[in-house]
Amino acid sequence: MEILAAELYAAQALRFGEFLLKSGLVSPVYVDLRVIVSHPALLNKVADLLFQTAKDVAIKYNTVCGVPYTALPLATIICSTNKIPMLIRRKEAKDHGTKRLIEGTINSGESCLIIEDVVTSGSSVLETAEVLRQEGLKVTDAIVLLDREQGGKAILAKNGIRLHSVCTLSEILKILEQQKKVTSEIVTRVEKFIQENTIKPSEQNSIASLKRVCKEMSFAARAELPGIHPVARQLLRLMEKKQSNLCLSADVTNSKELLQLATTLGPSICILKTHIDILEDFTEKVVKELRALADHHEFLIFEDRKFADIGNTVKHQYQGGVFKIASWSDIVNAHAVPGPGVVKGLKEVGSPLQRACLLIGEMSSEGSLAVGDYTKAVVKMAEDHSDFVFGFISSSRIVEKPEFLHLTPGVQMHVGGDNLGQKYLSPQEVICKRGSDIIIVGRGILSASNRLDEAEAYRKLAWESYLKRIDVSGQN
Ligand code: 5BU
Repeated sequence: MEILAAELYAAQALRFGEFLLKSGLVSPVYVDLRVIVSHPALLNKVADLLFQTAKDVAIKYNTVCGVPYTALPLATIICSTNKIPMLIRRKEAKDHGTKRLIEGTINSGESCLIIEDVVTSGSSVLETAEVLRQEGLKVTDAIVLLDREQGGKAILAKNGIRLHSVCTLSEILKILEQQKKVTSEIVTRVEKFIQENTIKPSEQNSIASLKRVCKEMSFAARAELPGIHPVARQLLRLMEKKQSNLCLSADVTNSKELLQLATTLGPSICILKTHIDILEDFTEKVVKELRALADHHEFLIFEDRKFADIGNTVKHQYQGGVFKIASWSDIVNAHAVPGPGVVKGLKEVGSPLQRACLLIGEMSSEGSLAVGDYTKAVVKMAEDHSDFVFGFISSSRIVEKPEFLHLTPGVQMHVGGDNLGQKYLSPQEVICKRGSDIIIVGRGILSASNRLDEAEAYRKLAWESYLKRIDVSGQN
């Protein structure tokens, strides 16, 4: 074990210092076992240790499957050396409906041993186990090189999987301390971090929530991130102040009703979303009054215009025409379909007015084409234009960057849909499990007999879900 620890350290599979995690947290340790593929002797040794561990605990299995990607070469070495049939799990198949999820010969009823390099919450092992189980295979055991001891073992046990580890992070730490490679101060810091970021098994643990094993940043903390877009900062601050992550989709066709909604529901919401072109009696006075109400009740206005043309055209659509959207709406949104020109065009008009934009990463409607690689390309476009784009419309969190906000439409307390393709998820599902920040609710509130009471019910549900989410380690 001493030699293994020293070799992992020398290969930089374990590093100590300050590492910014995707969640925005700073971790004192970074484990990256991918690097061992560049050290063939170490790679062989790790594969052998994994195999021996399975032998020591006398597991009976017919096939071996490595969790993609790091454990794939390890599983390959184990299977090739010991003449065991292997299975490969595909990671990308979900986006291309017809592809198989598992490659190799599947004999239903046989048992498959899972191999993994490092386990934190157990979410990756669980994902692979679920796919194997769907194919009729038995999955009862998993072997891991390094257990970070952040709750993965208990969560896997709850899901019928025994986790056997070659070593744990605390064992490795002790050895490295003895070898004088790390100081006792670092050891204490890592132990504290692990303690504070351990996830406990609970009925509600979804794979998505398990993936976010570290405590997340609060809206208040995100508002203060250096370099965050000023509109995102303003929004996050007012959300925290009003304890609201509710956006009202004010889809009414009469301006009196629109202003009435803004007056009554203003204190409960963080954003009022409009479709200004559905108003039958639009005048410039209406948006002026709406603007005054927004400033008074401290909510932002979001014109859901979904721009989707070449840069030069959207510039005119945003600035001029009948609606002069840029003059009164804090936020607009755009489809990424035309390419980055759409964002550039909008930015020319919006940036000088301190406006900001959301990109549509996913849609709530049945059969939407905004999925998979398209969604990934939207994220890239947002990252390239983060001086104007501050987040996404999406059904779940599509990027782990706390400076981006996620807003989700298609929300109602009663899940289901309408007869024109809209699909509804609950506020708890959207905020807690899918990791979005703001719920967008239209008919869920508009069709209630008391709209204020209903809006308050949605606000409370969404806010409580957010509080629960940021206290992940308290999920018990
Ligand atoms: P509903 O009444 O809560 O279903 O209204 C949802 C609103 O959100 C409505 O204004 C839509 O135009 C808008 N929306 C959506 O439902 N789904 C999407 O993917 C996008 C916008 Br983008």
